Amino acid sequence: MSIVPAGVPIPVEGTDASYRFRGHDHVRHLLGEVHPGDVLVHVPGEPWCLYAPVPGADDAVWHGPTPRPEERAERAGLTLGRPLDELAHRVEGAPAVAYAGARDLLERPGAYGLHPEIVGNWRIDADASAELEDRIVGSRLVKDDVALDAMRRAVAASAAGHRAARAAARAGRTERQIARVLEHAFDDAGGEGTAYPSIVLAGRRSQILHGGPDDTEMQDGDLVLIDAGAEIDGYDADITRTFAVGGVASPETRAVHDVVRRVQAAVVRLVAPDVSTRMLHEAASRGLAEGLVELGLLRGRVDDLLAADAQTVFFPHGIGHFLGLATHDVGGYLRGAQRSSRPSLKYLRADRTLQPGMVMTIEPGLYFIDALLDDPDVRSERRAQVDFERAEAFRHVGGVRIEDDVLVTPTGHEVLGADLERDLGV
Ligand SMILES: [Mn+2]
Repeated sequence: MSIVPAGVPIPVEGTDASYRFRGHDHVRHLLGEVHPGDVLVHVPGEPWCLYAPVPGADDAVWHGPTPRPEERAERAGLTLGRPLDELAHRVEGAPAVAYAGARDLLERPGAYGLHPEIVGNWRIDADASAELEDRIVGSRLVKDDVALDAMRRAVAASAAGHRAARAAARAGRTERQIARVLEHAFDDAGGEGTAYPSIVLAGRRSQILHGGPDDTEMQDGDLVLIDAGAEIDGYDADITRTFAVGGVASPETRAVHDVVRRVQAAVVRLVAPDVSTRMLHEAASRGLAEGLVELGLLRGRVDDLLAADAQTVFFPHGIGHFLGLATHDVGGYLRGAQRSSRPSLKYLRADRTLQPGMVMTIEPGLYFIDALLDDPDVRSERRAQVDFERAEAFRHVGGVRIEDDVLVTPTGHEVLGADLERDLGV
């Protein structure tokens, strides 16, 4: 028997509220939608069955009408839909269970109306669970037409947001104001909220890889880095652009933006079936290292610098990740594969061979990060490779990242939303 729960809402301690519910993406993938308490069950020889909570009379008063499990199953193309309170009877005494999805059913079976003893008596089959997990991950990783259609719409809505934000960015505006413009435009273009918390950073704050917007005001000549995407039908877009405020930028800002833009375009061109994501990362590292040597920030032979991971002082993350129902989507590493602890590879979120139908982000960047440039250990370890004195002239740049969502096609690749401008705007 296979069991894939969606999860139940997590209560906020000390209040009567719950954290915003996000159902497990496996269930959303299999069902096309996800509600709290959904459990998908499969018994060999029978179709998948959806067990879902049946809304009571009071639920309709507070939350509006909710369809019954039978209607939802039909909508999803399943023949079976049953009330959640019948689940106990179905799974009691199951001989062996292949388990995937939300783990909370094992930890808090009561939340699903199950007596702990029922779950306690299950024998979870590790091999069958791994096989089930791999099968679901495999089908999430290679996008079908429905998934691709949603992702194209998410990218289009995101592009509209990026354009609106760029048009609205000017001296005196705050990061938060621009984030508001961006997200409003997502929804105007059909978006259903953001795929992840929008990153909108101005001036030197653009060095913060996953920073959130605050009340920092933009100045002419500042870079604005926007890493943000809309979500549609659960599918995410993830796009980054970096541009200058007021149509002016320092020579250092122009030079850094130029290198990143060139490298991003070059790596996108390499995306094709049977290409390894590690090779893409290494191509980006090489291109950025060459650029850093040209800028006088790294010293020495590029091969030696790469062997020593010197470029990670300015490029401390991976080239990209798979994209789908999750922003950092599943399947980046094959089962049992170990993540490298090497500085240049430890934040690489996908390390495998590309196949048609996969969608991957390509997002090189260069940053002047105080936490690295001021770190005494980094300074002593890298003193032969990095010209820290020269780096002072670049601190005002902050950081530049350019990111696109790239579909692997049978013959190469397609950049989703290719017409969203990547230039600095000066
Ligand atoms: Mn990304």
